[in-house]
Amino acid sequence: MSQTALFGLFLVVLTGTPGNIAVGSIQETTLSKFTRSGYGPERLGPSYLENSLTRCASKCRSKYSSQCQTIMFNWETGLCTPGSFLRSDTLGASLAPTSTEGDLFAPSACDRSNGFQYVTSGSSSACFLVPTSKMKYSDARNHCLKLGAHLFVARSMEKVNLLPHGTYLLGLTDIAQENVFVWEDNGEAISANFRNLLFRLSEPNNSNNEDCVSISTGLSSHVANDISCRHSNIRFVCERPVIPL
Ligand SMILES: [Ca+2]
Ligand SMILES: [Ca+2]
Repeated sequence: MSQTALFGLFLVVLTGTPGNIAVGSIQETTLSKFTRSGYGPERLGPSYLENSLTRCASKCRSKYSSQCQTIMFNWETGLCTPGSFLRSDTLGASLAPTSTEGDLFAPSACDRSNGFQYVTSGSSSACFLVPTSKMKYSDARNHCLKLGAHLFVARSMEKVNLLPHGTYLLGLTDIAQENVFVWEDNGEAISANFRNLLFRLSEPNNSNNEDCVSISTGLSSHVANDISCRHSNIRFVCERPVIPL
């Protein structure tokens, strides 16, 4: 079977209802083999042996539902390792898989289950859901994790402005180290330039120990403020990774 056909099969697996996986109709070019740089896949559970990439993906999806966002498949040994892009303490993720565990595959399209949408503008795009509820940071984070997502991450104003008009909790905190703000999706610190562009003047000020960040959409700069992570009267956005082809 060609790799393209395999990609198509994997899309069906990834977008199908868990437990009711169809592998009949095929849409192509929706899954990409990619290198590890820039993404932080984490093991969802123990590896298992399968005789095809399709079966590897199918089992991952049926066992882990939308948490299954990547698979590693070793074509020679049939070793299949289920993975997620998320860095989560709550999902049992442990060691990052190594390259000896095979090639890494992930969808290049937005997984629209649970009402997620794909929005693109200029060179920016994102796959996200804007829940109607308001929650404090830890609850919002867990809410997103259960959907196979992380709190919205935006490394450009263009991406901030993909969101509908409003004020939202961002996937950016300085919980681990005061005044070092890191992104939710990969734990990397925000760049100095973007930090200056993103935050309002005189923010972040850590007033009464503020370690979370809110953003307001619709402006070209200076839209962020550090707020208390216990602040519960704020909306948030869950984002699923989209891997470019
Ligand atoms: Ca702080
Ligand atoms: Ca503040």
